[in-house]
Amino acid sequence: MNGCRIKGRAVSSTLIIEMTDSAALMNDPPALRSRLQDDGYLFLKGVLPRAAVLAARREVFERLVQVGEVRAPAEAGIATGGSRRAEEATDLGGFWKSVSEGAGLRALSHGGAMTRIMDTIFGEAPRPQDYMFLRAAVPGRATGLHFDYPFFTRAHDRVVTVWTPIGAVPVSDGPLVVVENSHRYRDLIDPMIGFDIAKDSTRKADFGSDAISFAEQRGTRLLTQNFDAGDIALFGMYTAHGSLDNCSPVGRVRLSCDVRWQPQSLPIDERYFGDDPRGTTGVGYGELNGAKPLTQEWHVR
Ligand SMILES: O=C(O)CCC(=O)C(=O)O
Repeated sequence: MNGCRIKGRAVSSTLIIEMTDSAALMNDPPALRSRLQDDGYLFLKGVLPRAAVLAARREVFERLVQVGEVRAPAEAGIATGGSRRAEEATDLGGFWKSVSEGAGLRALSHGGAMTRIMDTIFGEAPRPQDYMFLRAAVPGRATGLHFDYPFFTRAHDRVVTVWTPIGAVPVSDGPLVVVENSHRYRDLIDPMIGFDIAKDSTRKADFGSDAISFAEQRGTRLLTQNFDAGDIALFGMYTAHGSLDNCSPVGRVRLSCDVRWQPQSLPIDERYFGDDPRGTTGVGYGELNGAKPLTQEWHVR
């Protein structure tokens, strides 16, 4: 896997490998579930309709063209380097909510194809959170290593994160990266039990160390993919993950969304459901990195 960078450093080819494609197991649900349990993640190639992915991509990027952040044609997703978002959308949270709730995007993230996949994963009727983490990462942006546990396990831990590239995301553009076997790191998982990011301001979910140093110290590898439109990756609350740096040589914005799913039969964490979900800290869509103009740095939680 050439061309992978984290915090400005090239990732050596011995440290990073491709995620295993488990799409062939979609016809064998018990085997699919065992794979998720064994590996801590699933990469499912080509399981979403490509046309729906491209329609969602166009819809989101057209909104960013309107605020001067992306050049036309929208679907190419090339950043202008500027932004008029703060001037044109006085309520940045409201702007991002309306982008995140676009009909084309929701047809992809919450539609029939995704629902069938998650039904297969849980073996029972699934329910997605209404709140969505939509991410438009310009070159230079990345997400640090963390577990999702501190954000989404207030009600229970049978929660699965689905990461969906909205268009092709090759390794140069900073896709998701998962730490191989991290779901077995009891020394990190045990002290995290009970940690609620919204209630404990003394701790961060972010590991602080960069993924290269972390993987070297643990003697493990990083897993990623040259993601294509139609692919998804998913993982549970105890799998460490982050992203590669976006170092697109053409200035392309990495567009993806992550949505949490759970069995419908289980209680919900009200923060992430409903018409006006308040999100992790209670600020609604305004608390997300996505709500910032593309010219602004991302915060770390
Ligand atoms: O897309 C990213 O940058 C990170 C995704 C992530 O942290 C997640 O899906 O939980």
